[in-house]
Formats: sequence, structure tokens, C-alpha cells
Amino acid sequence: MNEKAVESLPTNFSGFPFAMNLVREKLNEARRVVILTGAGISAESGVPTFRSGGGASVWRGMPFEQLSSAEMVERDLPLVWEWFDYRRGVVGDCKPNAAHRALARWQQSDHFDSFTLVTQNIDGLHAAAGSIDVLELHGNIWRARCDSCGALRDLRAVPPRERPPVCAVCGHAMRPDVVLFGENLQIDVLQRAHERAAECDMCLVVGTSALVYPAASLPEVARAGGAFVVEVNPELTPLSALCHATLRGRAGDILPLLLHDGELND
Ligand code: BV8
Ligand code: ZN
Repeated sequence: MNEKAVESLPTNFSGFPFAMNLVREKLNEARRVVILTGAGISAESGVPTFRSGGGASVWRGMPFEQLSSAEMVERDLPLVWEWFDYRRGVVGDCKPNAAHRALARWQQSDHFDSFTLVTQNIDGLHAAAGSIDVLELHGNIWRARCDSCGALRDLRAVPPRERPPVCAVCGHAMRPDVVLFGENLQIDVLQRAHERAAECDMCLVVGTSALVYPAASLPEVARAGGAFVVEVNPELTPLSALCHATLRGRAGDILPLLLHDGELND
């Protein structure tokens, strides 16, 4: 399929088989790839999503945006720890699915000159699938952080009753190492994601409702930089209209089919 034919496509073509072949073609030609994932990529692992009825949206009668907020850390740190201990209990037995594994294989295949995986997820499943250098925009549910000296602790090494965990360096009460609503993202992580998005030639957006900023601005940056932008999601999102192609389906079904090299697929 030649470039002209692709450029003449309506900007948001989602006729499935055609779109799949087009995306496969573009992905195999791509040299600098950025992948942005959200809760949807972990849905098939059993991790509840937030907004697509996945069950992570309300707990003890409070919406998750209120529980996962800077204000709640100030107001009731013990409750924030209970909320994240509950979430860790849910995520603890979840394993990477075929979508996580496909992305890890793409990275290991060295098929691309540059491959950047950016995730909004805090479940750690990309690393568990073998992905490395994952840009975790919103932190990681398996770590505690000290807001006074910046020290980190792996929560798998902290006794469950030690709540809040105590900083081993300065003795301060620690909080989850997760970016909460109303908190800034780690600037170096966000900057790296932004730079890669601006210079990529293909951006794949997988399993996000594209409502949370600044994460949701990355595909916009990629598009403005001339990248071919693709969405993988069973539902339409505010991002869909900006994409060159939307693959309406589940990440675990679609991602393993996208990269030609047979041995890469699940
Ligand atoms: C910031 C960690 C600057 C916590 C998360 C008022 C005050 C302060 C800030 C704001 C404000 N109003 C707006 C803002 C900005 C705010 C924001 O964007 N709010 C939104 C809701 C409007 N952003 C922030 O606060 C950010 N910081 O702006 O700093 C600042 C500082 C001070 C004051 C002002 C500004 C920080 C945002 C980070 C918040 N932390 N997570 C936790 O996990 O508890 S965000 C949270 O939402 C998760 O990380 C999650 O990943 C993320 C996005 O959700 P999704 O991943 O998209 O998940 P969702 O359930 O929504 O969608 C799932 C999708 O998957 C669906 O589309 C579904 O169709 C699809 N799907 C389902 N199954 C599958 C599938 N797809 C593929 N395959 C499948 N099988
Ligand atoms: Zn400390």
C-alpha cells in the first residue's frame, strides 16, 4: 500500500480487517515507536478498570478520584493506605496477559530503532511481562515513597501491619509511590515521554479512556509531530477522532497479531 493511498484515507478509518492490515503495514515500517497504555491493557489480566465499569471506580462509597488525591493524603493517610492495600490485594494475583507479552517481545526483538513504552498503570504488569525501561507516568503500587527525603521502599519487603510505612532514612511516615489527582507527575519521566512522543513515527494508544492529563496529551504530541496514531480499544474515546486508525477490540486479541514476524506472536 503506498503512502498516497494511506494519506488519502479518511482520518479515522475503522473498518476492521482493512484497518488491521493498514496498522500492521505501518507498524512494520515504523522505526521509532511509542506505546501509551492505560487500565484497559490490564483488564484481561483481571485488574479492574476505572471508567469502563471495571469496578475500580468506587470504594467504601467514595469515587476513586477522591481516594487517590493529594487532598486525601493530607487529610487521611491511613485511609489512603487502606485503599492501596485493598488495590494491591486485587492486583497481587494478576498476571501479564497476551497484550503485555506482545509489547515485551516487540521491544526485545530490536525490530525498531527506538521503542518507548509509557504507561498510566501502576500495577507493574508490563515489567512482569519482561518490558524494560517502562515510563510509569503515575508511579507504581508496589512502592512506598517518603515525601520528606524521597527515599523509596519496596512494599513487598514491608510488614503489612507497618502502616504508614516508616522511612528508613529519616523516620517520616511514607505514602504510596503513586501520582495522585492534583499531584504533579515526575518531571523527568514526563519530559522523556513527551520527547519520545514528539519524535516518534508511530504511536499506539492501548486501553485508555484518554481522560486523564497530562498522559492523554501524548498522542496529541505524537500526531502533531507527524506520527501515525492508532487506538486499540473496544470503545470510542475522546482520542478516537484524532487517530489515523482505530482498532475496535481487546488488546489481548489485537496486539499479538500486529507485528508480522511470526515468532513474535503469542
Ligand atoms: C496534574 C494513580 C498538575 C492513582 C492516576 C483539578 C485539580 C487538580 C488536577 C485536575 C483537576 N481537574 C483536572 C485535573 C487534571 C487531572 C485530570 O486529568 N483529571 C481528569 C479526571 C479530568 N490530572 C491530574 O491531577 C494529574 N496531575 O494535572 O498535575 C496539577 C497539579 C496540581 C493542581 C492542578 C494540576 C495527575 C493524574 C494522575 C492521577 N493518577 N492513577 C490510582 O491509580 O489510584 S490516574 C488513573 O486514571 C489511572 O492511572 C488510570 O490509568 C488513569 C487513566 O484511566 P485509564 O487508564 O484510561 O482507565 P479507564 O478505566 O479510564 O479506561 C480504561 C479504558 O480501557 C476504557 O476506554 C475501556 O474501553 C478500555 N478497555 C477495557 N477493556 C479493554 C480496553 N482496551 C483494550 N483492551 C481491553 N481488553
Ligand atoms: Zn525519608
